[in-house]
Amino acid sequence: VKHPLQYVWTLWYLENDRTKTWEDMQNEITSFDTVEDFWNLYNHIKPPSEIKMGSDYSLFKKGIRPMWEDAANHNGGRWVIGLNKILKDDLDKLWMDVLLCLIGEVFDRYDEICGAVVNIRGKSNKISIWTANGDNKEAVLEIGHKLRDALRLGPQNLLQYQLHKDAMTKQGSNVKTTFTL
Ligand code: M7G
Repeated sequence: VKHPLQYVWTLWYLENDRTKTWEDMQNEITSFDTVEDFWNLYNHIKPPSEIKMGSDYSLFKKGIRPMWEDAANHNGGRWVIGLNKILKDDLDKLWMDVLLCLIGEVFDRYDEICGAVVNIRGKSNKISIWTANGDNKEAVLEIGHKLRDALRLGPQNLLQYQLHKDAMTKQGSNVKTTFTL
């Protein structure tokens, strides 16, 4: 028998393409709801360090699109993990650990978790964990603290929480930070 997960998860892949809108660059790959199907998928796809510059992987609860516009994300935000000058193997390991946090039993507030994204952008690679309500301070901070512990983040990895509504309306490249851990 396979080992069931608490939620059904969907993997998305964004491939940069100037002829498409941002939303149309998102491709839904597949969904899974058991530990075995997670590993089967994980072992069949390239790690983030080997996908094209400008692309993203996203893992979200099934039914939530990996975009601000989805009703489940609209009032939410994301914990962005600072990754300056991360080595390829460390990036891949960190993304795997983030995926295991999502599907595993790490947080108290899985109801507030929407998904996670890795953006492949060369020197500004990013991993972020998206949550549903930016004004639920208690849940946001619980998730942030658990991430810091579970991912064994060091002082070089700043954790910053940004509201999607601030990212959507950003002027220039800096998004306002709501919480820092
Ligand atoms: P990014 O890919 O999140 O980060 O955002 P980057 O700046 O490190 O590349 C780049 C751009 O993609 C944004 O300025 C938006 O134009 C677009 N974009 C990103 N996200 C997460 C969304 C989204 O959820 N919805 C829409 N419509 N556009 C987005």
